[in-house]
Amino acid sequence: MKSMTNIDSFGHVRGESLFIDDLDIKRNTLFALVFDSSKAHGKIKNLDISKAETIEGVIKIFTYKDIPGENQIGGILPDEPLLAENLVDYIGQPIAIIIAISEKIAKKAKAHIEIEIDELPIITGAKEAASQNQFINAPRTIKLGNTKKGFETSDFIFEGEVFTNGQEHLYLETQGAYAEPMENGNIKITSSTQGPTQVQKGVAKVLGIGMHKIEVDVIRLGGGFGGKEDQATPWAAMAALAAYRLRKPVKLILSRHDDLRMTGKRHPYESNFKIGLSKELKIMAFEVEFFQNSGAAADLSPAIAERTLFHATNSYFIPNVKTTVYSCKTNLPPNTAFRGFGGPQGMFVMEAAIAKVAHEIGVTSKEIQEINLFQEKDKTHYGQILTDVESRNSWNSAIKEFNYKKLYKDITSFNKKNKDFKKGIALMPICFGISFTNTPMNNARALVHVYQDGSIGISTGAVEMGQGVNTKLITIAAQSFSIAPEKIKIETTNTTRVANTSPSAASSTADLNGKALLKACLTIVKRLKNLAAKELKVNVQEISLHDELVYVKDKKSTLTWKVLIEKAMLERVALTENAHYATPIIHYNKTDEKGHPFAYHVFGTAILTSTVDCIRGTYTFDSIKIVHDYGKSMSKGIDLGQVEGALAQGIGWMTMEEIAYDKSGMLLSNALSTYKIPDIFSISEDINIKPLDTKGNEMAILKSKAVGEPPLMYGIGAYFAIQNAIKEFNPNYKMNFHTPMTPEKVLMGLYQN
Ligand code: LUZ
Ligand code: MOS
Repeated sequence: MKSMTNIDSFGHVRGESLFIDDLDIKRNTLFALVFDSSKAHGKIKNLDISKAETIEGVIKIFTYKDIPGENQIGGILPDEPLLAENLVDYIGQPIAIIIAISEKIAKKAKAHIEIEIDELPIITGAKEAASQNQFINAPRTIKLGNTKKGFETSDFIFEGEVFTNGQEHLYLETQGAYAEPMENGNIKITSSTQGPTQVQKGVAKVLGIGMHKIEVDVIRLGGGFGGKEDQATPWAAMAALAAYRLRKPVKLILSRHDDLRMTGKRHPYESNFKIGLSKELKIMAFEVEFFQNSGAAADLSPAIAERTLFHATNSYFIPNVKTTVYSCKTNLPPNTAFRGFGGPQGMFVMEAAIAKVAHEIGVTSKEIQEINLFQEKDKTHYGQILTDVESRNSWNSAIKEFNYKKLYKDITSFNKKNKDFKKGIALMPICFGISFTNTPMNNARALVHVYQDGSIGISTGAVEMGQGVNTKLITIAAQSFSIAPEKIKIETTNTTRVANTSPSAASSTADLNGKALLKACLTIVKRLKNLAAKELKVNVQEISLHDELVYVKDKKSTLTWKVLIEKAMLERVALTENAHYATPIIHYNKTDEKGHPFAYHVFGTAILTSTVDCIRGTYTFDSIKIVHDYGKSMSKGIDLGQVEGALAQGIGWMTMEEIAYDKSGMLLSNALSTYKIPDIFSISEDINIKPLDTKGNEMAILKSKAVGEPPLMYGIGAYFAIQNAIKEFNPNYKMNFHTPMTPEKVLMGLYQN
């Protein structure tokens, strides 16, 4: 089957696609604005909303006292109030919600709220928090073998420290929700969330009513990247609270500045590693401690920490491993899911350790990487025995297809000839586990209606956020029924049609929802085939559906899809089906920290080359060449777009996106003038992404592997490509691992002595 183009392309380009802010709002809609903390830590001594409430057009100002249910929105741990009570823990923490007849009036009112806060000591760093015993939960360790013995048998042992900075999601559409009161105290919420059920559950708790009274509808998101997995909930809860109490529709959309200040980001990590190798460059032992900067509340931090541990050895088999993570409580907004979900932070440390060893003993990182790559049936430190391993396959293909030898030779000769410009090259292999690490979350449902004219409506738990999942779902249904994609509609994601959904996350949305959809479609197909066999008086095994026609033994019959559906109506055959899918095989035991958490892994290898301007400290990427394991891609254009987008986002994280908070916990990178994300000129003019030819994986939908997150980690190679160029210029450069590698840092590295 030919790959479909993204069904949203035309709507997006013409500006016709609907986002929350595009919806025609109801008469009497009110507008909400959040009043947040201006201090990173302190006791609220006095909050005076009286002046603000008297301003004309202000309807009401809500505080925690107005919450009828629980003032609690923590997803994993109940440690996060929706609205601050007596304590504030970060700048940007919501304290009150102003409801007015216009946003303008709400803004005016905000300036009239008076607050006195008795300040308390502020912690902004992860290790700083750890030194004061400020943790979100208990630390966690996953190990394999015996690292002590591993180091004893090592010929080279090195230690180092690593810092990876956070990352702003910068979804195009900021957080927001529209809440409408319905009959009998019911509420309908249109939300920009990756997790409609998370919103439904959170709102029910805050309002103190049953989940059945809350309907959450999601049309699509202008990007999520993890930032709306858990952190879409508070804004929906605030809009719902006001709508519920005032019996009026309420719209709450964060301005970009408010969004940047109030929401969490990718977790910054501070880490320590110790690595030991044999003379043959086999990694014998690896110990790593991760200090995760969780922010002021747990949010998804424990789950993210878990994935960091799972990915701590990246694509390498190491017989003796000890990985520990500390989720550290700081006075920053709670950090949250971000494409890769802790995996990138873990993998960066592994690559840094290899780069350090390579530098110290005078070999290339490539030599170390190559020897230690995963092989078939290797057992990871978390107990999973790896199968269908494509590490060496993708590595070797990249080296061969892109002529690594020549690239390397050209760079070496360039560096000999040039003084003010130096080039660097880096290889970046990836191995990313597919499934929610939390096994119970790996399930989904689909509801399929075949209408009596033969057209089809599909509901699943999948949220379209630009990743193209709706196009994939149509592909699956069109293929199952063998009908034209134009006959199929993907409905909004709605909690009354598909309930108890996991968020669209973990790169698993198409796999989980697609498998449920496939199951539902095939059940209906089976019924239709039985009916066709009866009508045509043949054996059901002889029936197949092709291009909207019924075939008998590979020959066209007179029965068309349209007529078959008409007959099904007359015969009272069920044309609706609801199916449930739960990933088989996976399991994990948190007590012994062993199991089989992932359905499968995604592999690939990138080769990145950079040129550093050694006078200015600026850099460009000459080329980025990737061999990526798509399995058997069902949507080639969409999947390529995901690899390109993730690559750009990964390079942004590694090189230019610099989150900065000052000592008072204030976000300095609070606008697009102080926070630079990659643009089309930042990546490379020479990007070449080739598919790895494999047989695909049965656990992936139609053998088309998950693609959302894994390619972000190709971007890690950007750091090392630049670092290798710096090393060429400055023999005194001291290996340092502190992202992002901004031009300032490059310059300091170039002239370090
Ligand atoms: N979300 C989650 C995720 O709840 N669990 C995961 O394992 C995960 N992995 C990647 C991205 N989001
Ligand atoms: Mo995510 S980091 O919401 O897959």
